[in-house]
Amino acid sequence: MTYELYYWDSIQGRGEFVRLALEQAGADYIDVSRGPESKGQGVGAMFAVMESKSLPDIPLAPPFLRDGDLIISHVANILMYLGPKLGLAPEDQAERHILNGLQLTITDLVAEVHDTHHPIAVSKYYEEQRQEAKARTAEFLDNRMPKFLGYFERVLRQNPHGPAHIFGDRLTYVDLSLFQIHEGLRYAFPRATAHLDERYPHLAALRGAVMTLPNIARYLASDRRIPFNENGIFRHYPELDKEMD
Ligand SMILES: N[C@@H](CCC(=O)N[C@@H](CS)C(=O)NCC(=O)O)C(=O)O
Repeated sequence: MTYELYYWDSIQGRGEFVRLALEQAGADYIDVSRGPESKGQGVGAMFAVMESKSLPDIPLAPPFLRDGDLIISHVANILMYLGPKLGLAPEDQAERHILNGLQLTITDLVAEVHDTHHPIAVSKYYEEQRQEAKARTAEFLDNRMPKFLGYFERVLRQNPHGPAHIFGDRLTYVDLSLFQIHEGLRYAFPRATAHLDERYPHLAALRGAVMTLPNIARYLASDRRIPFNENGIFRHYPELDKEMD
């Protein structure tokens, strides 16, 4: 069965965390919003699910995944569903919850990254909340980013199996998500992240390892990997970025 991933068609956004897992596993999937309307795809197909008056279990927002009749929403929930099927999660049920806890921490971080450019209202343009965005970003860069990255660095360091993976001794979907976090923060805040690799060496090593996985490397070089842009979660507004001590 082909997995159907539903997400906005022109950004990496939150959909990218799911996409990386599907790509690493070589899964059979389609990115529905990016497909042709002539085949019943496109952004309209995504809205048709969200605005359906008859389908059960409709999602409020993308990303969501369709696997046959099943509709699964929220990045962490989608990855918890897909992880075992794609060989990117542990066998043990309890351990899957530990992994989910790590992914939910990434969900929290992603929300805070989003709020750096939209601190007041999702429905308003960045340009309408620029002043607040500046204050919010300064707080994020000074306190929140180090707290989250320091946490993940410690989890890597304290992994009893060694720091190559965030959990256990095998690649999981959380490793892939941490790669994406690293890439996104470096894109959005090149000055503030200039010393990221020295400060968080295990995270940096993980990023390097993930980007050279053959399937990931092939994906990153493909046109399926949309470049970061100023409509996504990780946006580069030079006026928000700053040097860090
Ligand atoms: N908690 C959800 C967040 C979903 C979300 O905020 N999706 C965004 C795109 S990245 C959206 O389209 N939101 C529309 C809305 O909230 O009205 C997740 O982790 O997947």
